[in-house]
Amino acid sequence: MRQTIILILLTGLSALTVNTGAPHTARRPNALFIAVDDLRPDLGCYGHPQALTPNIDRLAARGVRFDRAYCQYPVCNPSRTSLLTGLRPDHTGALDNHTNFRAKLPDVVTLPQLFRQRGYFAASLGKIFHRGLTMEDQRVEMDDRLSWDEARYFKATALGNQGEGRNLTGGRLEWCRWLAAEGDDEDQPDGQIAQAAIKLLEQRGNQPFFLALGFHKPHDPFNAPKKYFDLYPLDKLKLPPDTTDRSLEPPAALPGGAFREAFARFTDQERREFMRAYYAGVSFTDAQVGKVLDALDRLKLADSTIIVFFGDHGYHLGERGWWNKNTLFELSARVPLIVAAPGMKARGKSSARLVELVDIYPTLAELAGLPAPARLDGRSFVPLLNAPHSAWKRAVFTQVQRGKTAGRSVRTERWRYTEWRDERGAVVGAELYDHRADASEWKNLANDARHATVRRKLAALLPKAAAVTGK
Ligand SMILES: [Ca+2]
Repeated sequence: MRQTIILILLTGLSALTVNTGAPHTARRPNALFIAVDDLRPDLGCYGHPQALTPNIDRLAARGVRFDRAYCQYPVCNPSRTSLLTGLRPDHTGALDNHTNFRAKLPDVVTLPQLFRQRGYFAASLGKIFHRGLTMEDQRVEMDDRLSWDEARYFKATALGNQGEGRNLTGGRLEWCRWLAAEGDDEDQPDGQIAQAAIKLLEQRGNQPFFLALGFHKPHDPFNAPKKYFDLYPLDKLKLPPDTTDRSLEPPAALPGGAFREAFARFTDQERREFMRAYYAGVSFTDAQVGKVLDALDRLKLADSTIIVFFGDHGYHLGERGWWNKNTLFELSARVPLIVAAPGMKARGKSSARLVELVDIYPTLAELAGLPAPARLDGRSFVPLLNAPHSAWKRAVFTQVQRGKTAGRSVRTERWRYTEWRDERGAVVGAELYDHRADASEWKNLANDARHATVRRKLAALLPKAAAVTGK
């Protein structure tokens, strides 16, 4: 009888974690934090017709899939720094891949650090904070020792660096290469991450854990075991529609230089190879996620573990002639985001409300019942895990810096408005897209007189966003 009562009490407390934050006396949920590098929402669960992602799809069936989730900066380090500190890029000062946020914010408490301070075992496997251009890059300047009890990085084996492949630009762009590698998953860093994660879960002690897995694929260079390339026959891949007429696009909208020149030389064969290599990376990472989910189930941890899964920013696969990130178009700003948490009500549902990666910090803190720092720029979206259609944010924000030109973009449920300003603050370009009629952002309406009022209203949101972020 006594046992029965205790069980009911625990169940009650577990349900409370979603609504009010868990009391510290309750069993605290673990957190599994899965970051995927450069992953756009080309996943089966997002309705993509070609990507094969059965494991991420089954994660979506356990959680809420966010259909309008946006990064704050579509480049690795600024995006990750923002979401891991809970601050927008203007606050972190990290607007490139070389700035460590501790220079400006030595005392900021990062998300894993918060868990660590509250008695969690915090581990990072792979790329969570930004770390050089490849997984083999051993520079440590971006690492953050305060955040982790354990941080590990992985390298491909000699076998994993062999196989069939080539550079798609004749060597002009060093990163733009693929390799259908020999060996198996564990010959690649991402396979080793899954292996290490499972070992860590099996050997965990009584401490609750914050386990962060930073999968590197589908980031370039596009190396993955050959079997994942074989999932995507070249002749079956659909190329993006021709985008040669971009006359309404401001010059700053795409980064220029060597990248564009090299992409302009791509043949259809090379475009298909690029797509195959990207999707091979997506399916490779999907398989690693599956192994970790299986281990959670086997170890009976699934019901006591919060899972957050996301891409650090989006990616263009040839749309607008661009094969990369670092734009303020929907393709680069929008990310996949799936959250599954103990006690949540909306399992297997999707939410079309606007959320941002900067919201992950307060969301995870609330789910674990941890007191969030006073200064966070995001808002916990825990209510959407129970009622995914509730009224929510009116607008979300993404920014980039191109030399002295600053781009800021605001997204509402219907519109995207982007402004480019020079160092004197003068507007040097503007873009307005109506997502109700033009989800691919083909037609820039910024200078269309019929939409002047909409433009003015959206432009007014940008200074407000800047004020929130300290400028
Ligand atoms: Ca990235």
